[in-house]
Amino acid sequence: MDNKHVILVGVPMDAGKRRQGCRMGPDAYRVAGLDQALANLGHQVSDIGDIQPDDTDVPEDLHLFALPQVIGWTKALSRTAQNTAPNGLPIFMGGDHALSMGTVAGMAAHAQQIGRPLFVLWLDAHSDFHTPDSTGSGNLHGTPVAYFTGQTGFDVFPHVAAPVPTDRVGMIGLRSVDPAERARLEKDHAMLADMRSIDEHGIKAPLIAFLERVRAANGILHVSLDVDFLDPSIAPAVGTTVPGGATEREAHLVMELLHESGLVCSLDLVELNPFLDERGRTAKLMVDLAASLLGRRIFDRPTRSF
Ligand code: Z70
Ligand code: MN
Ligand code: MN
Ligand code: MN
Repeated sequence: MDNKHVILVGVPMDAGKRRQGCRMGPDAYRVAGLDQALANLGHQVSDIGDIQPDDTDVPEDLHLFALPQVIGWTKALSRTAQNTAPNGLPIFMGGDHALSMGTVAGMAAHAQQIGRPLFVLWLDAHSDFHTPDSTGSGNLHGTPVAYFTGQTGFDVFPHVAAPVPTDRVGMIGLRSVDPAERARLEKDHAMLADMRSIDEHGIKAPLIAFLERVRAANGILHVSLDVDFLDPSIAPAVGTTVPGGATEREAHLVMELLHESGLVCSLDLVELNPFLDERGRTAKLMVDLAASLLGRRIFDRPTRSF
């Protein structure tokens, strides 16, 4: 079995949207036993603790919630991704999905350093493909994919040195996409597997097709897992619940196929709001999914009682 150095990075970030609580995510993952679950698989696990945003002098923006803070986090996270990736597999324990602006920008810079293309798998009900101009809510957790693919409108943000071409992004689980995002997605050819197509064709086919493209390009793969990828009946601890999400079995299958691919270089766990959880069940499910991604086999899944 291939043992990895897994580097846990706490990102107590709540700046990506108005509803607060995701800042408690990193400690919820620690209490739910993420480090031990991965160590039990034979991996070396380091927890570098919680990081903090850089200071910035960017002014507040009337339309965008907590813009200066998001920019400060993006700088800190991009640097942290670039510093950790050469030493292991970073897991970014969020925190809301705006954290992926920094993690993906940093992983893309790392990929450029080692001369391999970065691909991104976005497991989410939402495409998060707004720009600061097109977002209606002003919540920047709805914009990371537009940022790291190099769309225009992010002039006040840190320059993205190595934008990820949109055709290297795969999205699985989509079921809530705003019109401006849809127009951009139809023009830019991300690989899209919405819940309708998953119902019709299953979740394995689009994932395998995407992984084949990563392998053919000698790429490495960053995975960004939003809690709302999952159905809210099994993962209630999220501010934006969208019915009709992935089942526990679909989600584990995705993680197991990702493990078998050997292509994953980094992982975001985002949008967990422990304030909304029920006896820790969402945090524990996310830990179990991370364990499947890192090689836990089906017979070793824990029996749960709440
Ligand atoms: C909507 C917006 C969003 C996550 C909600 C929702 C975006 N498209 N993303 N929850 N993770 O406000 O832009
Ligand atoms: Mn999201
Ligand atoms: Mn989402
Ligand atoms: Mn039994």
